[in-house]
Amino acid sequence: MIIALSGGIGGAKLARGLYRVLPADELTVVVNTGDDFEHLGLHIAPDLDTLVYTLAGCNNPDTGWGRAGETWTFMRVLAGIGGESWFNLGDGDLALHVERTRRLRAGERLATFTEDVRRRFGVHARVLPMSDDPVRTLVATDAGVLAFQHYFVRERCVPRVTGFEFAGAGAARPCAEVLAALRDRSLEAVVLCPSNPFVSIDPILSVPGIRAALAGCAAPVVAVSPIVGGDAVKGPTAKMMRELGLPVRAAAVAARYADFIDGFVLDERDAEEAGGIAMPVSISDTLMRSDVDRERLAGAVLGFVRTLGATR
Ligand code: FO1
Repeated sequence: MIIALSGGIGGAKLARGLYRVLPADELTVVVNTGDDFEHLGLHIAPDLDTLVYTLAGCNNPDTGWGRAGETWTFMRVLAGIGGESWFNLGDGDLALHVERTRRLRAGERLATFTEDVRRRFGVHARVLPMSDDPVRTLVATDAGVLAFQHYFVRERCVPRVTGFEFAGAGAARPCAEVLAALRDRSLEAVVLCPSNPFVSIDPILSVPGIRAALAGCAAPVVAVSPIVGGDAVKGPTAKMMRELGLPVRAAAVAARYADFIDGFVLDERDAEEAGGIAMPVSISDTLMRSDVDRERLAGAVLGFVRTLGATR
């Protein structure tokens, strides 16, 4: 069994590569839910949905989020009657939010609902939220403290970032299946996908018990760099690093995880950084434009993990 930790679009690409090269039922993806929010009365879980759509092969290939071939009648009508229209919910996607909201209100766990949905989408990897409890990423900026989707979508990541908070993390319990998977004797490795360290991986690590479980798990833990050629492939990672006064370098990301990872996958464009990373490093082409690229990187990551030894 391989466990992948992932945020949305970038992480889902490597999760899909792992999904395609591993035997059925050998992958568990632990997903950030710090991006979740209540919008138009609905529980939206962007990263969970991105993972399910991407593994099922029905994600929108242009945006990375939402569904392929989506229609937008709901948004058009909503905008026409003066409703809140900055966050785009496609007609098919909307059905998932409506059903999730109904079932969570009826008392179902987010994990149980997500497992049911991924099975109905024909996905044979487990997709687990980091927690069933609400943890909400807040972005401290020069325009004030913003809820994550307000910063990311409504303000297009323009405000200057000064820090992050994960509201609710102190009281949140890790999803029981996540802790069980990290303790399972069949666990071969944990892979941190090339997701944003601040708003995708850190929220997962903020859930009490998860970081310690990663540090204490018997299998090797490796991270794949979200920095390629001294920049982020997509999204605000590099902008955030600059605004926080960090060098936009893969080595700075490796250092953030140094207390619990055993190896780091560096992009070939940043090969000269290897000497500055105090752990085993593997160098690969980490850009994933196609399924062939995703499978190639997944294969390289699994090969690297095997060189680190079966147990720590
Ligand atoms: N991202 C956008 O940039 N604009 C949107 O309107 C938008 C809508 C949306 C709807 C459903 C969903 O699951 C994701 C959506 N996203 C949108 C992506 C999402 O905001 C971010 O990619 C993640 O939260 C970051 O991982």
